[in-house]
Amino acid sequence: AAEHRADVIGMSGLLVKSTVIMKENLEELNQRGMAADFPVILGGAALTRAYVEQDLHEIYEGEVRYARDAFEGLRLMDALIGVKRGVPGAKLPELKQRRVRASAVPVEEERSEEGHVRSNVATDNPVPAPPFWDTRVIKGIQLKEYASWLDEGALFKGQWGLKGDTVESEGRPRLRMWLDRLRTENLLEAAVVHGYFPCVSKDDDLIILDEEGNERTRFTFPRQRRGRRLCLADFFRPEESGETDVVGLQIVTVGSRIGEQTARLFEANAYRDYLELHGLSVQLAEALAEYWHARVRSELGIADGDPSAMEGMFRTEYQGCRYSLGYPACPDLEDRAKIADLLRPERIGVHLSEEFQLHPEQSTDAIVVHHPEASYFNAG
Ligand code: B12
Repeated sequence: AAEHRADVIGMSGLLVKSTVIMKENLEELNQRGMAADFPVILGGAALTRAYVEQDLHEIYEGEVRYARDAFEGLRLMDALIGVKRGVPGAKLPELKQRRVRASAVPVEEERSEEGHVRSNVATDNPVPAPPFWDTRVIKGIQLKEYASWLDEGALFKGQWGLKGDTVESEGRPRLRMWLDRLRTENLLEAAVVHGYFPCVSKDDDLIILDEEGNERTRFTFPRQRRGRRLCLADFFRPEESGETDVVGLQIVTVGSRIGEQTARLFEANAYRDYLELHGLSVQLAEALAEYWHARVRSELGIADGDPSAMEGMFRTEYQGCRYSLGYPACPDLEDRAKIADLLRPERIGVHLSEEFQLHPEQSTDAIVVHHPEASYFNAG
């Protein structure tokens, strides 16, 4: 920033971990006495306005603001540059005050509920028989197999930023063009590694067993402290029952060629193409994961309740649930190493980095749960 004499520093945080790095960066700017020179704008899925405008604002000796989207980023840039150039009337927007959260639950009650007290999730649901144990690798999955699983709403609105009429007039033709190009330029290399593992639960832990029934690895999940007191482990037979359950694990990828192509577009300053292709590539990874999850349901014989329309699928109106590590029911990204150990995704060209990110980027892992009561919940 100093070298290019930047007016403002912007940082983007998709992962919770990046929010910690941002804080370190701000402290570093303080230490080097550079805070006054560099106002900072922060954005990204992992951040909240309160974290930036209260917590980080408290430690940073310069200006720091949160941008919900790129447009708020532009408005902040206008204001910051206005102030810097002394434009009359230019000023930064007020910082948002954190609302004090009124808690209906008295502290006493919360404390007395600490511990491993299990939720009321049923333990007498049928345990399906998997078609095989351990892992399988599937390569060369064709786009036409999983293209219908593409969540167009998430693509057009979430990734491409389209609104209202532009979805039909711009989005659809561009999507057709890109899907054609993906095929003709052979940019996708969809592959999956998945497996079925015997398991039991114990308190907040999911224990994966080996063939002899001994512990192979163990995940510990957070438990809600109030309400139903759900914990992901509750969706599996407790060890005390003497029965064994089954858990599915999967890692999917659309390969590295598409990432190389988006990088080339970025290098060439072809930003619109870059944004569109990158957005499409990540949604295709998500589509492949959902498609595979449906395959797993049918392999387990629990697909009877699947909704007939895709909209119902996107609303997860089927039996069971696909939990990706890093999401609120299983927030610990370090557990990704255990999944990688069990599935050995190197076999499909996927590697887990030291920061627990899968490479190529367009890859995602999941714990697949068959229990009828399993759905997304927040254990934070
Ligand atoms: C699409 C998506 C994916 C895609 C692609 C991810 C990618 N690399 O782009 C796929 C399916 C591959 C994926 C995978 C994973 N994901 Co994901 N994913 C998402 C999702 C749903 C949307 C992200 C997105 O692309 N948004 C669209 C872009 C355009 O929006 P944006 O990044 O928010 O940026 C906008 C604004 O925030 C703002 N902005 C952002 N930065 C900045 C900076 C400045 C300066 C300014 C001004 C503005 C600004 O402007 C942008 C445009 O408006 C988010 C949840 C969410 N709703 O955001 C989770 C999310 C990011 N994923 C998450 C997780 C956990 C994962 C996985 C680890 C899951 C797993 N176990 O496999 C993997 C990791 C992948 C890997 N390679 O290892 C978590 C991360 C939280 C955490 N624990 O750290 C999130 C937050 C979901 C959640 N609620 O928990 N994911």
